[in-house]
Amino acid sequence: MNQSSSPQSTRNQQQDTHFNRTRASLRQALSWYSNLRRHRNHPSDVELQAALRNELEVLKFTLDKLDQGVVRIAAFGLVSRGKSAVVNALLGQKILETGPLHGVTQWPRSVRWTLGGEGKVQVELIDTPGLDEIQGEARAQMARQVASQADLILFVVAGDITRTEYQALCKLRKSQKPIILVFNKIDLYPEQDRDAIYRQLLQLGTGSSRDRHLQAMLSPEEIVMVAAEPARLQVRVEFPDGKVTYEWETPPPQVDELKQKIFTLLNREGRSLLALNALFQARNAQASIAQKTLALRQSEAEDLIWRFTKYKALVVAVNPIGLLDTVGGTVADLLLIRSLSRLYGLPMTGYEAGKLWRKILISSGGLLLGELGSSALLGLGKSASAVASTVDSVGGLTAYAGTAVAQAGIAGYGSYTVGHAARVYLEQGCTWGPLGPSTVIQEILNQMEPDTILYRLRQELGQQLDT
Ligand SMILES: Nc1nc2c(ncn2[C@@H]2O[C@H](COP(=O)(O)OP(=O)(O)O)[C@@H](O)[C@H]2O)c(=O)[nH]1
Ligand SMILES: [Mg+2]
Repeated sequence: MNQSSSPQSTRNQQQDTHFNRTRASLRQALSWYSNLRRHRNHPSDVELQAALRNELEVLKFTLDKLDQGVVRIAAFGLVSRGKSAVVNALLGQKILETGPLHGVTQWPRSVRWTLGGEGKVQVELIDTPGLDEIQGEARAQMARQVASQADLILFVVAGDITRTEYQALCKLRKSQKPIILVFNKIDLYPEQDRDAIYRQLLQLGTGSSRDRHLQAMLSPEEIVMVAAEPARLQVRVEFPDGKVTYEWETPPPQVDELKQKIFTLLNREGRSLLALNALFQARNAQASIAQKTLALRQSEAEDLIWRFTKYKALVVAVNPIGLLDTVGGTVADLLLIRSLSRLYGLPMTGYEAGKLWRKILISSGGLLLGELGSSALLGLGKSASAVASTVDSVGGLTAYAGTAVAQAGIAGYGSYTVGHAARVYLEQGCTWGPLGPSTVIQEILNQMEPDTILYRLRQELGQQLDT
């Protein structure tokens, strides 16, 4: 009883929920996209299958990684900031080579790190070459690759933050990566300088007017000062007989605070971190699936939309009763959306459906406006002129033909808009809906408490949803 109400066990339950929802989301995606490919009307689409192989692999790989439950922590930063030294200090052994020369670390390397405690979280520490060590596209590629696979980034700096470092930090923030800023080599600074540096780091980001919320880029939770491989000190040794010598001594690394922070963080939100990163990967893969599918089905979709457009225009032009236009038109739009969704083999979730409904209402609103507009203009409107035309008045007939053509135009245009809107929503909205990665991402972030590192990502997400 006692145990189940402790904060940690509540958190454990929450983390389990996040973990399980994420697995369900990935499973759903895998079954959708590996089965829906085999569509009845397009039984052997070898081209599409081949195009999506990569994304399906990513989804499978991500699910596997999630099941293994290993948290990946990557050290990131410019050359010689002490990334390798920080990893060594955390491991408590000099496993990785460090050194003052440029480019000691050539390739990303990962080392297993087993953290003790009840949780027994498995961690993989990843050391990377400096962001400025490899040139051009290769560097960007490496950075993207490592960052996308890491669940947590240790961004190592030493001394003033350079422009490149600032930009890299901003980028990681934008891509919603959980970050700890590790300020290394504090042994080189006297106490009061350290305080000044710390305060400066807290101010980071608040100065630029581009930031809408003028919110600091980092919270105190996200900054740690360490000395991973302190410089040797010359110490004065006084012997009892009065003899004095000077000896070089290597002070022990100071990384306990960082270790503690990582430890707390992993216990508090390690599984949520894993879940979230898996969801980001899944979201990208699914967005890419949608994009590729739409591109490959483009011409078929255009044909379909155009057929519906003509069909609807015809129905509206022929049908003499105003209200039926609207109803018939709406039904036609819905049929169009269903046909499109079938053609693409993409799931049509409630989220897109809701947004599309609004489009359709506006489209049929256009019809109503057409109805009202022509009534005012011709005094009668189509329904009235239909009645008049049964009396065989030549004038009435002309009026009917005129409004009918105008309304058919509006109706047809509406269908066209709806068709294209449907494509956009199928493309962008496929990650929403129940158990869609975007939905689960939002669920998880909404539940995070203020003392967690994931809480910080909420704001970023909120901003992205606004735009
Ligand atoms: N004074 C001092 N030097 C450090 C510290 N950590 C690393 N260094 C030195 O900085 C240099 C670069 O370290 P390294 O780990 O190879 O940097 P990396 O390129 O970021 O991996 C090495 O000569 C280290 O001895 C530290 O905490 N204090
Ligand atoms: Mg290195």
